[in-house]
Amino acid sequence: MTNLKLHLLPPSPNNVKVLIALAYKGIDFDAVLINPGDPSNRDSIIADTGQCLTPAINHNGVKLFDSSAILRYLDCNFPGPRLYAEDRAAHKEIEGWESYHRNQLGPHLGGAFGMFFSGETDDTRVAQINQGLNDATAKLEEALEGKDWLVGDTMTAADITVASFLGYSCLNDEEAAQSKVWQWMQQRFDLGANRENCRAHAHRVMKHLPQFSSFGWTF
Ligand SMILES: N[C@@H](CCC(=O)N[C@@H](CS)C(=O)NCC(=O)O)C(=O)O
Repeated sequence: MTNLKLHLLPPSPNNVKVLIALAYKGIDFDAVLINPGDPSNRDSIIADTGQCLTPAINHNGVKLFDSSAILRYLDCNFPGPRLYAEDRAAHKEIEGWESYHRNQLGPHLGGAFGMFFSGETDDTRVAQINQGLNDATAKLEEALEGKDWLVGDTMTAADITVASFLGYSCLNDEEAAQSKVWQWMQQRFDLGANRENCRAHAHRVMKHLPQFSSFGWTF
């Protein structure tokens, strides 16, 4: 039993961000899984955080939801490698990549997950999403030229947020094996031509992701 409880829906990109950040900073937690067999039952997360979306935490009675807020909370309150930066320019650069992940990558991710939950594949829409991803990642491909990380010499929240939102479109077999949703994504979505820096970056970040089965997720 730790003093940090994490309400979790593991394959979701916003949850992946927090799982990677926790592993990177070496923070132990107790996972409380949303039951995929009974997804409408949110009693536990609502009791802990007053809302129903994951990820959400309860740390010694401090209740918090939203992945971006949680990354900030972990960075402010726990030791370990930094997710943000003391330096003003570096910090603003990290926040710039957070905006990019939300505004430039987010709509394509939303389209892909929307299709998954609809239960039907629309090939035209798949092609549009893949083209949109290729267009949106030109800037990222250039920024990663000759570099492992987006800001400075270590992984930060910039890398974690961007890779968590792009990961579903460049999953390798080992990553996809973590979840049925990801296997479905792997068969449809791809970043397209000339995105090797983006793919390598996503795999570099995803290496920090724990096995979902380690906290009982087998779906
Ligand atoms: N802005 C929020 C988004 C939270 C969110 O939409 N969570 C999704 C998973 S990515 C969720 O819990 N979905 C379950 C549902 O809609 O019932 C964050 O970054 O944490």
